[in-house]
Amino acid sequence: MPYSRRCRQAQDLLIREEVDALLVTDKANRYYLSGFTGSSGYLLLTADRVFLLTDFRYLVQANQQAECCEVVNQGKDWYETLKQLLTCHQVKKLAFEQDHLSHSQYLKLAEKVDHCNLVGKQNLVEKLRETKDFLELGLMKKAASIADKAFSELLEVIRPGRSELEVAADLEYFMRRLGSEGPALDTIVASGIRSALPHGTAGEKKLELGDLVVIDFGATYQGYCSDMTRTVIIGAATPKQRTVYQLVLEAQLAGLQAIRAGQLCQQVDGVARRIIAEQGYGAYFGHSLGHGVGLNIHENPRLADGNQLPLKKGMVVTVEPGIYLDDWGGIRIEDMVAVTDDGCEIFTKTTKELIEI
Ligand SMILES: [Mn+2]
Repeated sequence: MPYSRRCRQAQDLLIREEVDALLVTDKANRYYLSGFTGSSGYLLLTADRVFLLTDFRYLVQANQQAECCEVVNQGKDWYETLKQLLTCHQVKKLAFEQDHLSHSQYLKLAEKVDHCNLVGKQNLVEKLRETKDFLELGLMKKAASIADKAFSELLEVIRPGRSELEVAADLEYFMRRLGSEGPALDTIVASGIRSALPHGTAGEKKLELGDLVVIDFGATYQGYCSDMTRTVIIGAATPKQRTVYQLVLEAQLAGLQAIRAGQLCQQVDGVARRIIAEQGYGAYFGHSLGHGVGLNIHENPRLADGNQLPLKKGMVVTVEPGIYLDDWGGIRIEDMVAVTDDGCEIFTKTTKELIEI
């Protein structure tokens, strides 16, 4: 199992960060380090021990899933249990995840463990999660293939007169039946002029002849997300729809071409953006080219202007340029890919040829 290796990597950070222990309150970080999927639980990592605090409902499950952890019943007041552990293991300086603790939780923690110096940290475990290991890549490939299959089933049932919500419901149902644990994001089905809303979640609008339909969705498999977008046309495409579609596709393919280990994130964004800008549509591609995916749908690294982070082998990112024209519609094409030494492996297999329904 990968969990003890991951915990050791996190424990190595304690020295660099000059703290005695780390409290993990984020659910995805907790799952990444322990394998525990329960809805409630906290990890405490000291230099040589890993404790999982959880409540009565999850004790059996936690012992089964989190083999690398010592499971502790958190009791009535987990702050009190935590305090005892900290005292017992001479923790004087405790790092906590400042992005994953509410203000009231922080106040309670500070009040309870007043013998400890609390140090807020960001992105410690998230940084480890940026590059995916072989096991994770397999799970993400599976999540992507569920989405691909569901989309091909969806193409059989999209037709004029059906509402965006009905189409989204079908898509989520197909993914579920194919093994998805739930949608990876609020499924976007945005049609007609609504497709110009980059994140237009499905509504009551019915699909009409001539509509562009942006469909952005993903499956989850053992906690890992997939993310893909296709834009289809109800009926035959107009010349302008065809032209803008080809431009977005050209930018998307160029973005994919630019990906390899060592390449800077901003360069990948720039390559795709330039193609759209050269045709005068630069102002209508207002978001970044892509983002990391993993246990969360949006993770680092961001493929964005100004991000000088070099890509690394094993990072999983999306490449999703779009052009959005008010009162006309929008087109986005998105694949999810894994970075390799000399390029990328595309997990999304659905065709990117223009689909006319
Ligand atoms: Mn995306």
